[in-house]
Amino acid sequence: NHVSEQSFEERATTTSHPLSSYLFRLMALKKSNLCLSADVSTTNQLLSLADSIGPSIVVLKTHYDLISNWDYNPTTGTGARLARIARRHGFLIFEDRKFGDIGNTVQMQYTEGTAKIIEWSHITNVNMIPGKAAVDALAEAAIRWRERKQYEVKTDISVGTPRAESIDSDGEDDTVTPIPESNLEIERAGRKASIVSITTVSQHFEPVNSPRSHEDYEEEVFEGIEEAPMDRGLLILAQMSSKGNFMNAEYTSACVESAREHQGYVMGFIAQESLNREPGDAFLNMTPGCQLPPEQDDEDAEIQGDGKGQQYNTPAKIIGLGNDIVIVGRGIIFAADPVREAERYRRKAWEAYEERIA
Ligand code: 5IU
Repeated sequence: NHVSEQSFEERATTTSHPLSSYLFRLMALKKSNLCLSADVSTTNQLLSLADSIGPSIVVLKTHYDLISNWDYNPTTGTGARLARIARRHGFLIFEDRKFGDIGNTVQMQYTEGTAKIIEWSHITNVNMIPGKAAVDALAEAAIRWRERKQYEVKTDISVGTPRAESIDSDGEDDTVTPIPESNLEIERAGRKASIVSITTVSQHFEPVNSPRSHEDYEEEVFEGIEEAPMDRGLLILAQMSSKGNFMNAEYTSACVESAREHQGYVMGFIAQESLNREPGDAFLNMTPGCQLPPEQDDEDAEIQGDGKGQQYNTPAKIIGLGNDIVIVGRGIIFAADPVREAERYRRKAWEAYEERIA
């Protein structure tokens, strides 16, 4: 369709969603349309995976409730540390929470409780089974959160804690607070972002033990990668990869309708095919259920499911169908050399994209 033929650079300029625009630019810059599904069991496994695979991906998908020792501290905890790694390597965090309750409950689950997902995860998703109200409620919560964050940053400046330059959305500098020398991260944020994210402000980050150093890469990335905008995005779960799932065509269409109603918040879909169906649609499609045959095997070999309902397709097939980002979990995590395997997936998915737009 019309959107699948456009380059990610083009789509960065046509989308009205600031986080989608950022993500498309990141994809073009890193030549990556790969999302790692980091389904691991401990904080250390999660953070060191994020740090080692970070260079190959544009999104890291989490299930925070799989982590046995998730640390909920808002500044020194797992979410804040992950956000710091995300910023260093240039990828977005996507908590695959699949919200699925009434509006009031999902708002509380999103912003309150133990995990405070909205604080550290740029993207989350919703199971629209309860109806469109779940999406409306999450969108409302995100707007309120953003207003509060903006207020917090401004107040901090006014009480004289120098943090960053504050540039209003109208582009006019108002209070320009001097930036302390020691605070380079914030200087970087102040340069581009209209407001500074709280995770950026966290000074308590301790580097994880990474299997290799990324210093060279960091420099390279920081040349082109700016701070992610202070925005949150939602993906609507419109189609699933699992065998015999109940998401029929009518259900999927309702998901698309809801996305059109919230274009400032909904970035797109978790789906198995592109859901950009009408000329005005400019959504992002992310697709799980992706594996490659082992390197020595035939590229077109059929890939077995996992025996628990999961069904797999290759990056070439998924991207060829008009999807933008492939989501890969065990295909990478369980490989003998996950870093190398992530690069193999990145390359395959990127080649399929290049072929698609050619
Ligand atoms: N996931 C799916 N299929 C779906 C949806 C989510 O596999 O339709 I929605 C999640 C589940 C898991 C990841 O976290 O994506 C896929 O992991 P594997 O690549 O290890 O199968």
